[in-house]
Parts: sequence; structure tokens; C-alpha cells
Amino acid sequence: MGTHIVEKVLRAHLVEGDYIPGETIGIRIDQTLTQDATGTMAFLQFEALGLGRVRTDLSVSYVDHNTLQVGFENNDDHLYLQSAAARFGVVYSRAGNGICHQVHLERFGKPGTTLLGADSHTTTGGALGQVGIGAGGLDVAVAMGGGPFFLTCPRVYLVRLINRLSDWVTAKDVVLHMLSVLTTSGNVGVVLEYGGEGVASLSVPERATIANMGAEMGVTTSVFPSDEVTERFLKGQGRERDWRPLAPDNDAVYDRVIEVDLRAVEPLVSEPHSPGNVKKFSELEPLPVDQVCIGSCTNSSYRDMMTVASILKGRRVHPNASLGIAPGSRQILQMLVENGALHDLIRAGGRVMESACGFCIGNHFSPRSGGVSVRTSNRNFEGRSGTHDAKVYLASPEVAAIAAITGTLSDPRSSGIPYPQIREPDAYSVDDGMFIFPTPEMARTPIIRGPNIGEPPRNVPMPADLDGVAAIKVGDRITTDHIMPAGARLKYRSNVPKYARYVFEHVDPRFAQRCLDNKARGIGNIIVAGVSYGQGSSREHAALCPMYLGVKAVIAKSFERIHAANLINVGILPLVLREGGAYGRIEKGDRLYAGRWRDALTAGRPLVVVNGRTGDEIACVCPLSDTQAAIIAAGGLLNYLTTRSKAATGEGAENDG
Ligand code: MIC
Ligand code: SF4
Repeated sequence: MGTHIVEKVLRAHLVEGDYIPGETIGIRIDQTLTQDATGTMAFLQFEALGLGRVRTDLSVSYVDHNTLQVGFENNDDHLYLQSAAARFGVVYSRAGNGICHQVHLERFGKPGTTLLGADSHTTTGGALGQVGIGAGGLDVAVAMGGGPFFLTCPRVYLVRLINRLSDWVTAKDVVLHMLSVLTTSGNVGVVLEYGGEGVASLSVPERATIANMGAEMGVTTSVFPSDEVTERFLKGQGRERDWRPLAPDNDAVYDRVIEVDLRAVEPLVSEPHSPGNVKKFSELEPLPVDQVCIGSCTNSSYRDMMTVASILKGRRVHPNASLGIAPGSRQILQMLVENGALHDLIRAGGRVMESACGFCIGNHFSPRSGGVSVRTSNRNFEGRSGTHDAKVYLASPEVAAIAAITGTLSDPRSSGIPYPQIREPDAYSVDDGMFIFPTPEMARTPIIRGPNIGEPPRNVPMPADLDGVAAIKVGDRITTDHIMPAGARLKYRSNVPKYARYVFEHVDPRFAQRCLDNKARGIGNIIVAGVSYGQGSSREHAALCPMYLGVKAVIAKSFERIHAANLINVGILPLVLREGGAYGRIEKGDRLYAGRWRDALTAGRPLVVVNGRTGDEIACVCPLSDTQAAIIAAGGLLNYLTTRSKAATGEGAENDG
């Protein structure tokens, strides 16, 4: 029986466990990436672990999220990251160089390698045949130190693409179509492998759009073959030496096959407030728009920008709409300058923004209250734009550009505009001047710690019995943006006590104080949730800040992968209700108790949680390995690893909790 690409790459990197889908495996990580919003904590944790120099083939620290610098905090973080990169042997990508995933694709991604990133869209690397996985900062810190990354050996679905896309139908529509098939939940432990004759018609940046938004389905990653198209892209980047072919065996067997006829895909949109609310234009009324934002790591490639420039050329942005454009990297921006397309964008009334995450994370360009914004990004969760009651629609750059000039969200095929046929260039404008490459001399660089740089927070050991109050009860598909808002609050990422005040800010503004009051009285806090808790980002702050507030467990109908791992890493129990119906039997304020959690969970038995108000016995499952149970008992991975290394060096086991 032949093997698929995923198995080939994972087997070549296997360092612990056996390649058996569903089992836990440990893999060697070749490359890591961090960004400033998650990276500061990752590097603080890396320091706390005393790991010295990085041991990967390549680690890159990008500054792309918090580039706005309102107040001193962001720049403090950047300087800390720059000095830490120099000290630990990491490549530093300066603010202005571009969005991590776009830049990594251009300059570093390699077919057949593994990439672990402290950002959920690290999956973008799949466009080059790289296995790119998003994880919490602490997991990335461990990988930077040469440690394995543990994951569930995946089930692999083949997405067989046939035929080719029609005019006005794009890679974004392909991935929105996939979202309509797989939805945003229920795909934990799955990897999508794209194949079929239709793959050859998609450029690397188009593949990147598709691989990027696999994160919205909750799959571990998405991978494309490495073929002539990949070779051409890498050659255009002056990196032909990084190319190697990668394809599945002809008789490879998959867990499921999903066929997508590219010719049958139509232009699609995701309605508010989930990328999974996918609609065809035939199901929508034309909608007046207030704002259009083009960019983000999903759709900010050279071709995307050139397509938009060509639609805007000689036209004007509608007086009722505002258009923001953020090219994904400095390379792309530079090329738009060199070929004059920037002129067309500006002339039409586009507001050209920095090559950074910006609007995508609500850092700026928030819509008016109740406004309609059409965006080419990947997430339209409630409030993520920075305006709580705004309505964000996700669409292709083509749809967005037409919305900007017509002031209406409408089917691009009826615009009357000739379809712009833009090809990827043979050579990109390569200039690595905004990277700082580490040298051995830099290993003595002092670490710069401004007032925004604190210590990574540590948990206290978990008591033998779980005892706490249901401090909040939330519904289905709670995203990490609900738990830990970004945008204006992002600048507190390096200051957990401060950031923790905003946990569930827009869901229940009194949650944080209630938890702190319980904590002060020695009472633990428990979060109760529905299906797919922790969708979206990799931000470990969605676990770290609740941990700081004294949260001991989350009891949910189901969890998303990265968030569940982050909860364990900070010493919080992710308990899954064995019967979803039991959710209705817990109310906010109920006292919940479960004796000897470790015995039950490591034996694979359900943990019986007793509701003090009703006397109900509620069975929860959470199969924990002995190591994971020890991590939770120690109060998180940081405590667990430092205690172990102190024991190994004879300093004796103590706990900093
Ligand atoms: C996002 O798109 O939500 C982010 C901001 O890039 C996050 C990372 C973070 O919260 O810093 C992600 O996708 O992991
Ligand atoms: Fe940045 Fe948005 Fe991409 Fe996250 S999804 S990395 S915020 S551009």
C-alpha cells in the first residue's frame, strides 16, 4: 500500500511513537516561526527554560501584528524580540517586512520539511509542500530548543481537484467551498492533502490562500504536492536549491476523498460572524458596503494586489465606501512601486496601509458602528474588526475590489469589467535587507527589557481534587477572540495580569473580577462551554490569562486542537462532557467537584463531576497520558520542565507555583 505526502513527511520526522492515526506522535521540527503578539511570551518561556541557542535548522521571529505602536508597549516588545533573536540565533524580520506567513512562504519555506509556528495560519506553508502546524508559544519554544512537537497522528483526507477555475472564481472561493463542506468544527486530528489534476492550475500563492484557511476548519494542516509550479515559484524567489519534488504514491490510501470540480465552484462569501457561514451570490441580496479591506495573510500576494490594481485602474472608490489595502510583504509592495500599480491603487482612492496584520486583527481600520465591511482576510468573528456590532463579510480580492468601486457587495461576474488575467512573475524583487541574520558574535547581545516585558506567569500545582465554581457558561463555537480579545488590547500581550482583566470582555465584562474574587477566597473557577471551544487562533493567552484568574478546568462539549493543548500546557483541565446533554444540567454559579482527577483520567476512565446544587453526577472524559497528567499536576509545562531540569542538575525538585 502506497503512502501519501503527509505520511512521507511525518514518518521522516518521527522521533516518538508509531505512525498510527489517532495515536500521539512526536516529530522533529525543522523550522519555527513566531510573531510579535505570541512571540514575546514564547521567547520569555524559552529563556525561562534555559534553552540557550536554538537547535532548529531555522527559526524566524517576525514583527507583523503589533506594528501600530500607540504607547511604548509594542516597541518595547519589538526591541526585546530583536535582542532575543540575536542572542539565541534566530532570524529577525523587522516591522515593515511583512506578514509572517507571506514572508516565510517567499523566503524560507521548503518542501518536505516541518514548520511549527506560534500562529494558527502557519498552515500556509502547505502551499510549498511543507507540513506547517500552528501551536501555542510554549510548544514552539520547546521546538526551538530542539524538543519534539507532540500531535495526534492525523487522519488524512484527499481533496481531489479536477478541471480549472473559471474567470472571477478564485482560490478563496475554493477554500470557502471547503468550509461549506467541512464546516468550522469537527475536524480535529485531520490533515487535508490536496491532489488531482486541478492542482497544477493553481499557483503557489493561490495554494497558500487555500492552505491558510484550513485553520478555519480546525484541521491540523493542509498540504499541496511540490511540483513544477512550486519549482517555478522558488526559482522566482532565487531559491531553486530549496526545491524538491513531493507527491503521493499512485496507490496511496486516504481516510476520505472529497472531490472538488474547480469549474463548478462559484464566487462565494462568508457572512457574519463565522467563516463557516458560506453563501453563494444567488442567496444574497446586493448589500451596500461602508468599507473594504484587502490584504491579510490569506489574500495579499502579488497576483492578488495586481488583480485589484487592474480592476481599480481608471476607476474610483465609491463615495460611501472606504478602501484599505495592505500588501502582504515589503517584496510585494516594492514590486507594486516598481511596476506602477501602486499609482493605480492610490489614484483610485485606495488607502495603502503597512504590510502587516493591521485591519485583520482589529488593530486599526475598524468599521463604523453597525457598518458593513468586506474583507479578504480569514476570520469575521464578532468584534474582531474592533467594532463590536460591525458586520464583516469575507470574500476574494476580486469581489472586494468591485465592492470598493460600486459600494455594493455583488456577484463579480455581473460587473461588466473584463476579467484581469494576471500571471505570477518569473522573478520576484528579492531584497532581504529587512532581516537581521544572527552571527556567532551576536550570541553575547544583552537582552533589552523595557517596562512592558514581564516574567512568564506560572500556575500553582493542581490539587488532587477538582473543586470550583462555574464562573461562566458559554455556548457553541466560542473562539479565542471571544476569550481573549486582540485589537486594542493586543499591546498587553507581554503583561498577563493586565491582559487578564479583559478575558471574555465582550461576553461577560464581570467575568475577570468574579474569578479574581473567587481566587482570593481560595475557590477555583471553571468555564462551561458548548461544542468547538477555542476555535480560531493559537494565542496561548486564551489559556494563560484564564489560568492567571484561577481557572482550573474547562468543561465543554468539544475542544479545538491548539486551544486544548494550550490549556494543558498552562495546567488547566480540558474536560469533555461524555454526553452533550449534560451541558444543560450545569448553571453559572454551580459548585462543581471531582475527586482524584488524575487516577480516573490516566486510566482512561471518565471523571465524575458532582454538581453541588443538584447532586447530579456528570461524566467527563479527557484521556491524558501520564506525562500530560504530570504537566497539569505540576501547574503547567513550564513548571514541569523546569522542575525536571533542576532535578537532573541536582538542584532538587521545587515548584515555583
Ligand atoms: C489571528 O489571526 O487570530 C492571530 C492574531 O494571528 C493569532 C495569533 C495571536 O493571537 O497572536 C493566530 O491566528 O494564531
Ligand atoms: Fe495576521 Fe490576520 Fe494572518 Fe492572523 S490571520 S497572521 S492577524 S494577517
